[in-house]
Amino acid sequence: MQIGLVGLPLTGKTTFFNLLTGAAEETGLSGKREVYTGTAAVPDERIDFLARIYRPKKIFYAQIQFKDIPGVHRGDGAGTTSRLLEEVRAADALVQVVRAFKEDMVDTAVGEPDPYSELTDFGVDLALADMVAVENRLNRLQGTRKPPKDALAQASVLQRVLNALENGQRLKEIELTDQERSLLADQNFLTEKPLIIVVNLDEEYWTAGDFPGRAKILAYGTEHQIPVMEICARIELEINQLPAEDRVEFMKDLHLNEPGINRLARAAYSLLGLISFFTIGADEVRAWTIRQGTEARKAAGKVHSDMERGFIRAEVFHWDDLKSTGSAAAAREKGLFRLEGKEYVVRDGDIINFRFNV
Ligand SMILES: Nc1nc2c(ncn2[C@@H]2O[C@H](COP(=O)(O)OP(=O)(O)OP(=O)(O)O)[C@@H](O)[C@H]2O)c(=O)[nH]1
Ligand SMILES: [Mg+2]
Repeated sequence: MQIGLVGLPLTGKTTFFNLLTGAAEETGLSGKREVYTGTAAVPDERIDFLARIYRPKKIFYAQIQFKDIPGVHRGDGAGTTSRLLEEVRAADALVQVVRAFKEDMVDTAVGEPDPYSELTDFGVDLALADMVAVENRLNRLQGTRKPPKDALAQASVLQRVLNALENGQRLKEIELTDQERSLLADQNFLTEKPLIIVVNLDEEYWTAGDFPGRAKILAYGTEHQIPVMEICARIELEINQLPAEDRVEFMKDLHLNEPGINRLARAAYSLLGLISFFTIGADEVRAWTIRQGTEARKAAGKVHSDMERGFIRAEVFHWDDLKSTGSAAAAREKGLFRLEGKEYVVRDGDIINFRFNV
């Protein structure tokens, strides 16, 4: 599963990509405008807490994959444009970076920042790509000599989707029955992908808690149910360069509890519908990634295929209970341990010991 960093050129995508993944790709006008992929740890205070209690030899955070997709420049040819669009299409979720910072070099290259227009223009670009895909399918349906049995039903749902897209709805927002959805088939629509908007703010705007177009952007987010995050890449870079012991003080001055990049990694993780369960021990404390709704036996398979094959029971207690009681022993005494069967739906924050036999 991959999260695409997308948006117009020079908004700070590669800057965020570097911060998230520890890469050092070139940014700005000398950026190579290639697609980069990388892995980011998902910072998790629950893992930190478990590590303090169990003092394991190793700790493992959950991880996610990011893909940095350069923006389409005005002078780009059709080939580049469609190649970049295919990269966006291949992502499972999108983080759109919007520019709300002023920088002479960037202003000269692409104009003054206008975050709201940027946000909506990009939305229109995605919608247009979906409209083209729908129209192509409609044309194919009408042009074929041997139409499928459900051709009429397909055409009717495609037409509805087309109208809705033309009216500014995202595919995600169109109400469709399961049957209608299956008629749409596996189109991989761009406006159906889970999306987060990241506004990349100037330091002054950050300090002021405001930027031009903020109210409109927040309203847009509410209307379309898209989370909006405000992050200042400049500040994030500074935090990143500070020695660990100076970071807390620096962030406190800026009223930050933690780096914005950490919040972004977590938001992207849940955007993909992913949750973590934990295993603990003297050797390692580790977060394991599953999709929401995964059953215990399947989750066991993440740890080891033998555990799935020979699954007997999952011994489960929740991180919240560990936090409130202070130790596993205390949680056990309070009866907060449970033995769950293979169909138990694992919750985010479950601490699990799998019993198995092979
Ligand atoms: N002042 C200021 N400059 C920033 C900020 N974030 C990024 N920049 C600068 O803006 C320029 C563009 O950043 P990139 O990360 O390369 O932008 P991009 O979105 O990857 O650009 P493309 O790959 O061309 O689409 C770089 O020179 C950055 O240093 C910020 O928060 N404040
Ligand atoms: Mg870039």
